[in-house]
Amino acid sequence: MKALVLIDLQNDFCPGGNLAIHEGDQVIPIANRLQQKFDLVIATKDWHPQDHLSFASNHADRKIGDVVMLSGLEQILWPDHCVQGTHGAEFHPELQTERIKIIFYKGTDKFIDSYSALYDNAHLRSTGLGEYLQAQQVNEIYMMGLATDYCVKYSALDAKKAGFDVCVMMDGCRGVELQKGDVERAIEEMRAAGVKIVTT
Ligand code: VGL
Ligand code: ZN
Repeated sequence: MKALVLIDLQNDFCPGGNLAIHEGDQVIPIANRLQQKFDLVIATKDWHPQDHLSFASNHADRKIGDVVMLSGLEQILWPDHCVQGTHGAEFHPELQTERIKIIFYKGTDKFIDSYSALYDNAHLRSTGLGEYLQAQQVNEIYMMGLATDYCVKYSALDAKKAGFDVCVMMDGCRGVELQKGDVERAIEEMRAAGVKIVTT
């Protein structure tokens, strides 16, 4: 069984959003077209409380892009984004949502970030996505979304490690590219781990 997993297609990651990714909105038509080809469509949402400690605004004397220690892990500080219940956390308005069977939420614990759709960054707590896919007899995961060099990358690596066949559809992804080359390095890292890098 195949599943389509749509990663974080939320307003804040699209142009005009608080953590806008270049051309982030351009993947929305691709997501809409792809959904017709899958019997099981799943989506994730980055879903932070306002006091989340990945936000620079919640640290004194820190700015966006600084790195701090959070629950024993290096944490990049981001602008406030995808705050629970806000417009920025909603799906992009053009995303078709009728066929999305279930949404998995991540980044809800203020003390730890969660780039992966399966686990928090310390691998302490599951979001339930891996278990859900197993229960649905899914063996092949087709993934796309935002951002290539963060949530897509860590989700693909975790899914592969959990034993799934994972294809990432690159034309359906866009990256933050904090450093030039981050997207290319993310692709290489996924490929080296056995993730299939494809286009739709
Ligand atoms: C993401 C940075 C912070 C992502 C989420 O969805 O890739 N990136 N939170
Ligand atoms: Zn986030």
